[in-house]
Amino acid sequence: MIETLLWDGEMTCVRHDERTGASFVIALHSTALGPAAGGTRAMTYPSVDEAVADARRLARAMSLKMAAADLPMGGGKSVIMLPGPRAELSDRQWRDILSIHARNLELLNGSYWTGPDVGTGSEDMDVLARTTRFAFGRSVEAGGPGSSAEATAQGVFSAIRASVREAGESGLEGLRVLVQGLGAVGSRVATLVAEAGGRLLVTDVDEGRCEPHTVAGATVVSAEAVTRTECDVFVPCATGGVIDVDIAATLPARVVAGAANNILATDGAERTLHDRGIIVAPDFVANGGGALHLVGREVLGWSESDVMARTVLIEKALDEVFASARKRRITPLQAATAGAAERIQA
Ligand code: HCI
Repeated sequence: MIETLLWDGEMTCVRHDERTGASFVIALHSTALGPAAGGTRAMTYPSVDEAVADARRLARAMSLKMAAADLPMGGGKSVIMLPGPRAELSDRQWRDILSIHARNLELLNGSYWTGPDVGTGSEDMDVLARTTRFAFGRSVEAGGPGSSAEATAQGVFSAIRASVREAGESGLEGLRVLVQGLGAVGSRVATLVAEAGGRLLVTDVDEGRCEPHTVAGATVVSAEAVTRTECDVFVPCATGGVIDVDIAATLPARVVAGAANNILATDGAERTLHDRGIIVAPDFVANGGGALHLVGREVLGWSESDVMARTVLIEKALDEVFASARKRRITPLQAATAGAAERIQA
């Protein structure tokens, strides 16, 4: 079999545009529960193969996320492989790139709905929405539901609470919680953790973000030392793939629960963490708040308080995942994946 064809998803669309130098990938992993949905990631990649692989991995995670959250959507993802760093593109170039992406979405005619992801935000969804009906997450000013950061952060916090309990603690009081990435989600998670009495450690590749943030008493850790820093709870809220097998073998934490998609570089990493007795919250359950916000508000007609009421139930959903994993003597990731796959297949 040709390697490119080896994927368990439904379809991958790839397009290159000479003029802007951008390449576009849209991966539809599953439409079994509804139209495929997942954000648009815009960044540079070393090769198109890596952009395709990223879109496919992320699309698969979206299928699991939607099923785990009991939302009537499938999983998909788009990747825009930029010709250079986003910050170096002119407004004009970026607008041209978005307009091609919007036309791609129209071609798919609703089989796939997008939203914000790394490198895109509500304002970009506003631009897409001028050309396509298939963009979630427009700004409030443009009539959309706005950023999903609040809901995502609340869900991650609920996941942390469940995971800490699974590790034998009654609450966050006094625990060292290391938040990696102080963007819109990470900084909110940090605040919630501090309010709950956790001892905050923070890190960001952008050191400037660690300063104004200063949730009273937060200790700043260098980005490079993050996976060697002793803590009770490690909360990755930046990019994925932060824990490979080698890091899993030495990570000095008791719990891993964060907002990043695909936190583990491989399934083997989870096994290694599990064998060391480290509690890992499956990321596609922990970070489901964003999907609850976008799909809840835009498809299901939920209010903001409906979204929050559903998002805090992530804590209970994880309690069930952990209980099922214990009972079946499998890892929490295996238990959550099996549960979601069952819904997709049913
Ligand atoms: C995410 O959770 O990573 C993105 C959520 C989302 C949901 C539906 C469409 C686009 C993005």
